[in-house]
Amino acid sequence: MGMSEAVITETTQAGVRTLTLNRPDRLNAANDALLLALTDALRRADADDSVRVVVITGAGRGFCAGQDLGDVSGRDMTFTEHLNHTYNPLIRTIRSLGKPVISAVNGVAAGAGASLALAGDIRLWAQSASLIEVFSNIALVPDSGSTWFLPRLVGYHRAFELMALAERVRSDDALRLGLCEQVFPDETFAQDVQAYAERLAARPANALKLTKQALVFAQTSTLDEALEQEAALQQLAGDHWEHEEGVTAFKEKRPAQFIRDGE
Ligand code: LHQ
Repeated sequence: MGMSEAVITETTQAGVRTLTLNRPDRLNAANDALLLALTDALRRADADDSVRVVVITGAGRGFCAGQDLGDVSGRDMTFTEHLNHTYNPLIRTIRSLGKPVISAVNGVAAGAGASLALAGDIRLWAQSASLIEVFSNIALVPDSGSTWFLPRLVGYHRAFELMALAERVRSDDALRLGLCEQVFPDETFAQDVQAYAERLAARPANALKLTKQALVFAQTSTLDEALEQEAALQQLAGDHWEHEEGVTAFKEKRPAQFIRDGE
């Protein structure tokens, strides 16, 4: 791959920033450069007021085949250091990003790529996409958040089975198991993802940011803590112009306009 071909490409259309993993001949297997570039791109998207939704997808026929097993750049680090340097900051950045992140799974998602597919706030899959907790094939432990995300979706036992046998989950089963929200035809996948993302981009951005914050918090909190957190965040939502616009639009029997110039 030449210097001119970025490992992550970025486009922005109608408030939707699309970040494309771009190592298609390796099914977008991740090296350090790709992971650091993706994390950096996510942080810049978070800071950019013109971006309301972020999409992560893959170039070519794969989404992400996990760690590039041919790449040596991680080998001067221990496994622990490698994860703490690259994968873990990426997953934390997705989780704490103040905007919805869509994992647009266009093809196979394996290993840490499966974790990336699960980590998005919304998971949209192409019909031919699949997910494999492939780690045990190379006698490793699921990482990059898979041990946290998968059992919360499918339960401990199904998660253990998928991890121990490295079974491929296809899109119909993924939808049934709750690993994705929507499945779109391969032929129209990119357009369908963009249309979905634009629908999300028209929603009240501040309210969605706070909703994500509340849900992420509640994943590891007690009910009492969640109730307190809701009460605190509701104040921030209620004090925002979006709330006034929503209520006014309701009374005036017109659609709310949550996109304003300069916000
Ligand atoms: C690849 C890869 C790949 C390099 C396909 N690397 N080239 C974190 C931190 C530290 C250390 C280790 O791990 C981790 C986390 C992890 O992610 S561990 C898991 C690493 N990933 C894997 O073990 C997956 C390996 N790949 C596969 O099992 C298959 O390629 C899958 C099931 C993803 C896709 O199978 P196919 O659709 O049959 O495609 P393919 O195998 O023919 O792959 C196409 C090309 O991509 C091929 O190259 P070639 O030159 O023969 O066309 C593969 O070698 C290459 N490729 N994954 N991870």
